[in-house]
Amino acid sequence: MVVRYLPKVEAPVQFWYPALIGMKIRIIQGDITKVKADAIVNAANKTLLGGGGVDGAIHRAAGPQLLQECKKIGGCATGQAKITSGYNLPAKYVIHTVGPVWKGGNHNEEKLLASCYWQSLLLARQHKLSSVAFPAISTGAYGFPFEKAASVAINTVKKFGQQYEYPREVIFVLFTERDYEVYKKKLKI
Ligand code: AR6
Repeated sequence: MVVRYLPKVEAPVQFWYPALIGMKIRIIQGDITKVKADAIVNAANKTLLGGGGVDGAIHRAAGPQLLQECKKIGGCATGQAKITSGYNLPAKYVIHTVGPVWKGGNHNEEKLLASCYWQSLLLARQHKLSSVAFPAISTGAYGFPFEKAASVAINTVKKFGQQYEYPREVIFVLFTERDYEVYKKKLKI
């Protein structure tokens, strides 16, 4: 009789929801400050004290109370995210995240950008938010090549949707028609 002792292999425990169950991904072209989602994401800078681009538009539309709350937070590191109320915005919350400045691609830019999406989604999940709208983080003043940034955004959101039930809907808000077409192609819509 041959007895074979097989080493016992402990499979790592993973909880997977079937691919993208519950999570819908939508794209719209327009101004994110008009979007009525539970949260909109702000492409902020490390001070969280406002700036140009989408950051300026969000602060203008939310009103001065947003800046008051941001002042109390004391900043945010690149790749991280912080949540505030949305004040005069149609969205209940603003999730502020700080994208990386593009420095040629060898400075961890893709990982940091992925982290922006992941950390923002984690905050949304912690607050049990159903819908979150993202602008194309880092693709304006911070100079991240648009196509590359779009792939990072889409892949990160999909990966999150495969693991977690909340948020149930992610809306990518693209400012220009050209940007909208890039997302449309990548999402095969
Ligand atoms: N709605 C949706 N998307 C917008 C809007 C809007 N109202 N306005 C601009 N975009 P940017 P960044 C798009 O420069 O590259 C700020 O000064 C825009 O077309 O807003 O992460 C901050 O304070 C682009 O695709 O953010 C930081 O200092 C995308 O939003 C710095 O800029 C991001 O462009 C952050 O730079």
